[in-house]
Amino acid sequence: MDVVIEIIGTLFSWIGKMFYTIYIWLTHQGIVNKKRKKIFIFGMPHSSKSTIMKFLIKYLDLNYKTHRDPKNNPKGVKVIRSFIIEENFPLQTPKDEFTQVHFEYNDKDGKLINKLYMYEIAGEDVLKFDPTDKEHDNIPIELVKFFKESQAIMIMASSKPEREDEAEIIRDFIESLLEQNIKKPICFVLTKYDLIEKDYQNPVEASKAIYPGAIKLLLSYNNSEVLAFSVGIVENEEIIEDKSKKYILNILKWIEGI
Ligand SMILES: Nc1nc2c(ncn2[C@@H]2O[C@H](COP(=O)(O)OP(=O)(O)OP(=O)(O)O)[C@@H](O)[C@H]2O)c(=O)[nH]1
Ligand SMILES: [Mg+2]
Repeated sequence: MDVVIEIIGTLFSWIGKMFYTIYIWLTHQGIVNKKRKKIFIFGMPHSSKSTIMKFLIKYLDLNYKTHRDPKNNPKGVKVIRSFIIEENFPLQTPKDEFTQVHFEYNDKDGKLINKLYMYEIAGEDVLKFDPTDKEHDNIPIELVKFFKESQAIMIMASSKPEREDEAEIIRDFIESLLEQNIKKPICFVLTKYDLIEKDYQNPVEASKAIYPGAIKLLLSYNNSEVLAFSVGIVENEEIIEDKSKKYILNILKWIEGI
C-alpha cells in the first residue's frame, strides 16, 4: 500500500513539475500573462536600483491609473508609499529584506496596460547571484523562483563603480546568463549618468569604456539593450533638478517591449 501511495505521490509531483515548466515556457514566449512582467534586477550595492524603481513608480503613479494591491501585498505597498513620499533618494535597502513590489498601470478607461513585478533588494543580496560568491548556493528559494519566472533581466551598473571588481562581476554574471541559454531580454542600465555625461558622446560609448567585457558580451547577444539613467542634477546628496523623465521613458519603452 505504502509503495502505491509513494508511486502516486511521485507521479503527481512529476505532473506538477511538468505543468510548472510548461507555464514558465509559455510565459517566456509571451503566450500567457503577456501583461505580467517580472523583471529580475541585478546590481551592486549603491548602483541606483532603488532610485530607478522609485522614479519609475513615481512616473507611473503620476501619469496613469495604478493599482498597488494592498490586500495581497501590504509589504510592497509600504515600499511604494515610501518611494512616493520621499523627496530625495530612497534609503539604503536593508540586507536580507526582499520585498516584492508589484503594481499595475492602466489606461484612462481602466484597461490594464501592464502589471510589473520587481524586487526591492539590497545589492549585497543580489551579489549572491554571482556564481563565484561563497553564499551562491544559499540564495533564498523565493528569489531563485523569481529569477526563473522572470521574463527579463535588468542590470544596473554605476557610471562610477565603487569597487574595483564591479565591472568583472557584471561581466561574469552576463556570461553565466548566456551560458544558461536563458534567452531573456537583458537591459544594461548605466546609472548616475550625470556624473560622466560630459566625458562621452552617448551611454553606449560610456558603457563600453567603463564595462568593456560586459558590453562586448551583450553586443554579441541579440536580445539586449544598453540604456542610461540619471535623476538629474545632484549636489551634496540632494536632487537639485529632476531630469529623470527621459531616462524613465526609455526604460518604460523597453519594459513594454519585453
Ligand atoms: N549623482 C547621482 N547619484 C545617484 C543617482 N542615483 C543614485 N545616486 C546615489 O547613489 C546612492 C545609492 O542609490 P540607491 O538607489 O539606494 O542604490 P541601490 O542600488 O538601491 O543600493 P542598495 O540598496 O544598497 O543595493 C544614492 O543614495 C545616491 O547618493 C543618480 O542618478 N545620480
Ligand atoms: Mg536599494
